Order: sequence, then structure tokens, then C-alpha cells
Amino acid sequence: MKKTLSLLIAVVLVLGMMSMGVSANRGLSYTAQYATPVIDGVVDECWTNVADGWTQIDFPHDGSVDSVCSARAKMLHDDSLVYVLVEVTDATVAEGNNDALEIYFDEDNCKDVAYCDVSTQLQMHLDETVTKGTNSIGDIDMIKEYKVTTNENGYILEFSIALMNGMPAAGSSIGLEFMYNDNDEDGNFLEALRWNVDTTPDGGETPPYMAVDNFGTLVFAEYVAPVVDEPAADEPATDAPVVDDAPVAPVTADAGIVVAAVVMAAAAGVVLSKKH
Ligand SMILES: [Ca+2]
Ligand SMILES: [Ca+2]
Ligand SMILES: [Ca+2]
Repeated sequence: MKKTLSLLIAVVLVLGMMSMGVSANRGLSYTAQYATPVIDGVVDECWTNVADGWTQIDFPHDGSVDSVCSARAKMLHDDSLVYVLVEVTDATVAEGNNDALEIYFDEDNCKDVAYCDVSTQLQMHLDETVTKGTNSIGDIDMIKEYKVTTNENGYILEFSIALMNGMPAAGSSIGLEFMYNDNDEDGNFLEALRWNVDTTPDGGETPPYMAVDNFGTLVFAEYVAPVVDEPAADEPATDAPVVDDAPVAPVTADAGIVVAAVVMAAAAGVVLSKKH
């Protein structure tokens, strides 16, 4: 019985290692909450509260870092568009406008080893122009607005996207990938930073401009603005007018959690005192 168990564990371990070898991508996922920012290259209030925060575009395409650049992104969505905010630092302003953030979508999440009919690769250049990749089915008209501002740290890119398939249902996912492409002052390639796909010699995955199989995941949060916690008032105003559709404060739930915490703390206290 013991032998069978250790054999089983060995088999599970080997299978686990094999599956890791098959796919080395980072397994990243980003949930876009519901909000509508103004596309002006300035960080709106709604960008500051997103639950998933910044996601780093920081994986050197060949495993080695050959330039000084960085990129990180946040995403939102509303009823008609997907919104992207990207902060970029780049020590070299490229000749020929070749510094670019790339965004990729696989709208039916087919995870295919090629580009399916709703796959997109768009290059967002720092002069607010947009180009599309050779294999991209989606075209530059998917970008509805695009603004870039500069500050002492680098660039802020803000843009809106209309997906080919329209907006996915709440809770559903599509394929997503990012890249930052860094060129030098003469327009020579320096570095490419990826988000999820591992094209290093160890990972050996197909670059995201050729295949969508190792894209990460973009999840669409429900189509309502997330509740932002307000500081609790000391006393409810007794003379406040009663509004029928006023949002109901989750007092009961909070009270329940407090009660549960007190009960647990008391129980822990009992255990501790018994140990003494
Ligand atoms: Ca803005
Ligand atoms: Ca490199
Ligand atoms: Ca550059």
C-alpha cells in the first residue's frame, strides 16, 4: 500500500514537471473593472482604484535585459470600449518612431498556434500613431482614442479600443498580451519586453505576433462600477430625507463579520487560557 502511494506521488510529480515543460508562460490574468476614463494621457481617479493595480510588462524576449526601459499597464472597460493605461520609461528616443507598446487580443480565446479570425496585434507609437502587425486581423480603427503625455519619469499612454466581437459577457475572458519594443536613437532594435509569453531559450514559445497560444487572460468584471469603501459615519443622520433608491449600506454583513471575529477571538482566548 505504501509502495503504491509513493509510486502514485512519483507519477504525479513527473506529470507535473512534464506539463510545466510544455508551457512556460507566466499564466497571467488581468481583471478589467467597469469605469470610463477620459482619454487625455492624464491619470483619472478611476484608474487609481483598480483592484488588480499595475501589471508589469517586464519579461525580456530573450531572457537578457539589453536596454533601460520599462512598461506597466492597467485596464478598464465599460459598455462599449476597453481602456488601457500604460506607463513607459525609455532612455532612448528612437529614430523613425520605432519605440512602441504593442497590445494583442485573441477575442475568442482560441489559444491556437496561429492567428485566428479575431486576433489582433496593434503597435501604439509614442507619437500617438498606431500601426498593425502583419498577421493581425484586427485593424487600427479598433483604436478609438489615443493620447500620450510625457513627464519626468517617461510617458503615459492612454487609449480606448472597440473589440471586433463587441463586449464580452461579464465574467468571461479573452486572450491578452503586451510587449514594449525599445529601439535606440538610430532606430536599431534594443530590447523587447513581454507580458505573458515566454520566448526565452528556456520557454521556447512562439512570439505573440505569430501565435496566440500563450497569451495571458483579460477578464471582464461585471458591468457595474465597483463599490469603493466609504469611511463609516459616526451617527446616521436622523433628519436625512429618505430616498427610495438610496444604496443600501452593507451594515448587516459588516456586523456579521464583526460578530464572527469576536466569537473566533473569544474561542481562541478560551483555547489559549486552557493551554495555560
Ligand atoms: Ca485620462
Ligand atoms: Ca534582450
Ligand atoms: Ca527607445
